[in-house]
Amino acid sequence: MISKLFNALTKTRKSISDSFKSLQKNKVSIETLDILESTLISADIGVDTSTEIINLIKNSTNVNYVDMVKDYMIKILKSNNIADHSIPFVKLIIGVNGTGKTTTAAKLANYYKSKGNNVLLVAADTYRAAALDQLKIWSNRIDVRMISNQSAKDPSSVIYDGMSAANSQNSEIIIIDTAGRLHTNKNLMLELQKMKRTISEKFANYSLSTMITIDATLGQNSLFQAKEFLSYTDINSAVLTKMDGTARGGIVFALNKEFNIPIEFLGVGENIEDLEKFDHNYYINSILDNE
Ligand SMILES: Nc1nc2c(ncn2[C@@H]2O[C@H](COP(=O)(O)OP(=O)(O)OP(=O)(O)O)[C@@H](O)[C@H]2O)c(=O)[nH]1
Ligand SMILES: [Mg+2]
Repeated sequence: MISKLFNALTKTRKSISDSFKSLQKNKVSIETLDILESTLISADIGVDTSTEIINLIKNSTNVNYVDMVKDYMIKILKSNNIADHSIPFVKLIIGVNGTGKTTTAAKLANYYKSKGNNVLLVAADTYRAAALDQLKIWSNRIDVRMISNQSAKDPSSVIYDGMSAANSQNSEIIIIDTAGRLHTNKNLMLELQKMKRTISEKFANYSLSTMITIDATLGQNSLFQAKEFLSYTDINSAVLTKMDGTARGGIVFALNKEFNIPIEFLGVGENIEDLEKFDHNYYINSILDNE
């Protein structure tokens, strides 16, 4: 069966595998290597990794380029795999405006619920009234309880209420949606630290992990955003959203190389099931046409 991820990576795969095919057909030359290099860079694999791949091909007598590059990619991304969190845990979803936090929070709640876990959603975007409604619609649809407070101004107070409810109901997994924030707004960035303190100081029985949403269609800009967030707070993992419809699916490598942030999930569409746990073997096969 062809998966959603394989479909989502069609554009990225097409350009990468076409230039490998051209390499195989026309032999290695400065010209074919140049084409491959610019294809890898425009897929946002990153300049360093692209150069390393080109050097690997240049310096090898092995003509089975795709297998060789595949082994190399597996070696790079092996360290990306992260262990499942131990229950109970809290996932705090953070990121720039419009990168897919609310949608991902709902997808994650649905994902864990379908695994049989007791899940609670917390709507801690206190800046837009519509944000609550958006998450509420999802929570009704997937039948997961949501805690919110229409009149609250401080997201940490909503988180406190949500965590208290979770504690008394023995919720195993809490997913917290937060407001979009830009690095230029220092107060909003510092607010993140307060939210995290509320959880770790008052609800130490829950392990806390912070997940950043990164919009894959933004390419190198998204790397800059991740860097700014990292200067304010630790980030445990990333979800790369909107992988469907972009030819820039190579961003996984750049994130791994530059920040060592493991990719935990991929967003592959706007529907509730359009979320895939990241698997480096499957991802690499999907961009190299090897399913
Ligand atoms: N195609 C596609 N669209 C997505 C994906 N994830 C989110 N979206 C869309 O991106 C838009 C923004 O998503 P939201 O979840 O509202 O983003 P947000 O980060 O919560 O936005 P703010 O709360 O305004 O900061 C919506 O139209 C979503 O349907 C994805 O994986 N693929
Ligand atoms: Mg939102």
